[in-house]
Amino acid sequence: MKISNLDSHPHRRFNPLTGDWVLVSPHRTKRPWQGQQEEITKTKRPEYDANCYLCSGNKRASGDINPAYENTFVFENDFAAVLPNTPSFKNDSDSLIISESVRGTSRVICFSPRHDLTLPEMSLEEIGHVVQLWKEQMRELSQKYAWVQIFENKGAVMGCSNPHPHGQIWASNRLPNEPFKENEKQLEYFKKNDSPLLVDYIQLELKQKLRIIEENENWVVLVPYWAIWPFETMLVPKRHVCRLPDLTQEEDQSLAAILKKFLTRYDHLFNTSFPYSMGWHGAPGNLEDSNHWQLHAHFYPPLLRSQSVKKFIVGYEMLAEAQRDITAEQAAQRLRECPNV
Ligand code: H2U
Ligand code: ZN
Repeated sequence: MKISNLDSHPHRRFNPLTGDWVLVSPHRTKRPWQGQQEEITKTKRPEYDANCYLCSGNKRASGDINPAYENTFVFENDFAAVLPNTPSFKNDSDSLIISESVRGTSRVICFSPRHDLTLPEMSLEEIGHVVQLWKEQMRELSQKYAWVQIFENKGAVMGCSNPHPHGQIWASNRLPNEPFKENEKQLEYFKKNDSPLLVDYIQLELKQKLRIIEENENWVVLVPYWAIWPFETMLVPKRHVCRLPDLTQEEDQSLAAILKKFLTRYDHLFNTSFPYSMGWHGAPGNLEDSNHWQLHAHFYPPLLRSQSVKKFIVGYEMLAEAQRDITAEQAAQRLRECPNV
């Protein structure tokens, strides 16, 4: 079947990274919407907010006082989801009722002392500090933990509790579901093809040029063929890189540059500070051989057709499989049409 038919006919697409399928219904994009609209908050924020627990010099829930930090700042989450000293156990005497202990740590990472900025609004130098922070944290924590999840929840619709630019890190001694699937699938592909799955995939994408949004010397941003969220993207280095700390200085700089550009496109798309959950996936620290892994970041934005209409993962998606209307190619086209400055 020709690619062009995928613009009008319902079909399923395969995600080789997880083994999941997604249902695509492109004929449905003209559906009217009379459902929930998200509230838009557009108040201009101050550079410093005395009530913000992330601004420098302020007191947190724990009673600790943030230092007068100049670039970035990391602290242990006062309400950590995982703890470093949990005793080790596994309950599997009954094959249907199984549990195991988890040890780990949770941190909050402030991207800037400025309360009013977001990543794309920061300078290249300031974004560079965030890149260095990501690398340092990954280097440190992956020596101790099997999985280090660096992520950012941006925007109230993503459940972010504070607009101050920040992300989080949850590290644990267990490999969580998503990286577990990605590890299996990348290993399977590597054994068969002797080449990393995502390195091969971006070569295909760079040739087809249908789903690429932004590209520079070292990086590419695209809407994956199998994307679920309407404007989901993946950021991948062009070279084979297993982990964040393996990036060269030049790749750090061009990472800051591509982040600024493509996140600016996101903000232009619905003329709003674009909400999303993003996070880094790279080879787990404890692997003996990690050549099947390719570093990448996922961006999952919830918005569908305007700054106030979000996509819901409900109904068929909860009970059967994920579904989207607008195709990955159409989404990429829309994002390419948005300015990156
Ligand atoms: P979100 O905005 O993505 O919810 O992240 C904020 C995190 O900050 C959240 O995990 C932590 C919350 O537990 N936090 C502190 O560690 N100390 C505080 O004083 C308030 C919030
Ligand atoms: Zn603040």
